[in-house]
Amino acid sequence: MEILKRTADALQQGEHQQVATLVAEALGAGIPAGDVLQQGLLAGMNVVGEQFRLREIFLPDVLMAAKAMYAGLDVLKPHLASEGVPSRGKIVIGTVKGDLHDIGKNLVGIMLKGAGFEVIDLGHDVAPEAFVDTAVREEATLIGMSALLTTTMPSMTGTIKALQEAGLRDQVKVMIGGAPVTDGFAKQIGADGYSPDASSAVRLAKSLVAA
Ligand code: B12
Repeated sequence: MEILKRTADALQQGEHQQVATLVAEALGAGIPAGDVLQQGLLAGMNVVGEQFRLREIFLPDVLMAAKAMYAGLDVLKPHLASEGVPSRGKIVIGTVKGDLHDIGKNLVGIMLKGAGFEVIDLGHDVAPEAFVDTAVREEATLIGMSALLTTTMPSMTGTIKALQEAGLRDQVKVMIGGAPVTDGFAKQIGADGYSPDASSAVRLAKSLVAA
């Protein structure tokens, strides 16, 4: 759809106001929020990621694109999260220590809220102890960790160890995600589940609280 392509292009250019306007227009035209997210915002961010990898663009460009992504998400958020769903349980989420990437984690949080989870978002650069302490204090049954850097993935292992040391490993389920994370890595570190995107993260969270 033309307007979604324009949204993706505007995001790549870091035109945050333009992105917000186009997202509002697309929603006004009756395009489902999920399509605006996938074919507009995420499609644009995928191109940005690829261009950054190939060194065709640089960090300031990625920051501008991230700002545009957030401008779009702000408009989209109320349409992704449905209100008044009964609580399915509490989840503590965050991006692991040393890692500042929070767009994917925030998307997962929005979708979980929409599905009726109470989400306690610790933000980014979250130490293992902070995940565990918050889970204890809030009596959460799930922890969700995000990592976008191969160098920060080991911090996920740290959280699982800290849970074990606190004697809580049986009471709190752990799910992980982020671009470099795989199912194999999740199994290797003893997490309860991995999922590659925000909608499957919701299915995973539901299955973990039901188990
Ligand atoms: C935007 C971005 C940035 C922005 C982040 C802004 C922000 N507020 O988040 C900025 C400019 C700050 C940045 C900085 C850096 N970045 Co950067 N960045 C990206 C980029 C282009 C996009 C990431 C993104 O937002 N994607 C969109 C979201 C929606 O996708 P996602 O995060 O994968 O999340 C989805 C799934 O993974 C999953 N998911 C995510 N979290 C969770 C959690 C759970 C529990 C579950 C179940 C699922 C799940 O669901 C999400 C939604 O569908 C990626 C490229 C890429 N291919 O990922 C590089 C990338 C991640 N960055 C990279 C690098 C190297 C850096 C820097 C080190 C660069 C530098 N030289 O300084 C710094 C590191 C800063 C730090 N300490 O964290 C590399 C990492 C390489 C590696 N393998 O380690 C990448 C892969 C780029 C590349 N190809 O080289 N970056």
